[in-house]
Amino acid sequence: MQWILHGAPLSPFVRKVMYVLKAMAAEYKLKPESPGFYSDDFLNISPLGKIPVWQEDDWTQPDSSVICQYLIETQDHPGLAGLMPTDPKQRAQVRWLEKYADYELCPQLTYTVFRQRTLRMINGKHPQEEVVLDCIKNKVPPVLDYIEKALGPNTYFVGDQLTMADVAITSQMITFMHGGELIDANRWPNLRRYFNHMYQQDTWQALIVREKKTLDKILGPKHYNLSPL
Ligand SMILES: N[C@@H](CCC(=O)N[C@@H](CS)C(=O)NCC(=O)O)C(=O)O
Repeated sequence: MQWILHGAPLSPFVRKVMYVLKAMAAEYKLKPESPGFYSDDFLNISPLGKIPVWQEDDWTQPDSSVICQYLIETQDHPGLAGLMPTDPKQRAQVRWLEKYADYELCPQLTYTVFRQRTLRMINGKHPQEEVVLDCIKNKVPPVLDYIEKALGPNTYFVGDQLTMADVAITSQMITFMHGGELIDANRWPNLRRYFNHMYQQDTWQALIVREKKTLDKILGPKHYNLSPL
């Protein structure tokens, strides 16, 4: 059976799936698909026209959360242990925070800051800096305030090990960094400490190094190439 991940590694949703695949040292093929440049048949397997889509032979499945959950449920790999806790209340909290990352952090950190500062540049357009600055001033603080409080002094968002909540939230923070912004350590000290820790973790590092190489290749000196350390 051949495993194929359709998508682009710079997408925070594709990155979530790539994290899970890396955590279980899976062999798979990455089939490049980027919004706006889809191959002719991609829309047949992506009903909403979004990446990622997962494929096993002729079976396909869209949506990062659904794909990650499917892999966790079907692959009995120690690297996935704990990504979805066994305690029902912790599972509920993990799902909530994953949803919060995908639907509340993403519009600000990715769809606004990263899209303006990086994707527009890749497409040969200038960022609308006033849109970015308004987002950073008015829209980013409330969402980061919420997760700063949810994290508190803890190492991980739920329980004492890395879960899908951390995968989803960190993935958005990485895209924010690629968009030229780091979490302000004075205003959100817990989140910055957390991101510094996640950034150094092997699985994230492997993904980030590859992404930075891609950005270097596409954007050259216009690539922000930030590090939280
Ligand atoms: N809920 C979806 C969201 C996926 C998503 O929004 N992907 C973006 C790329 S970061 C996309 O494909 N956007 C294309 C579009 O909305 O037209 C998931 O978790 O997979």
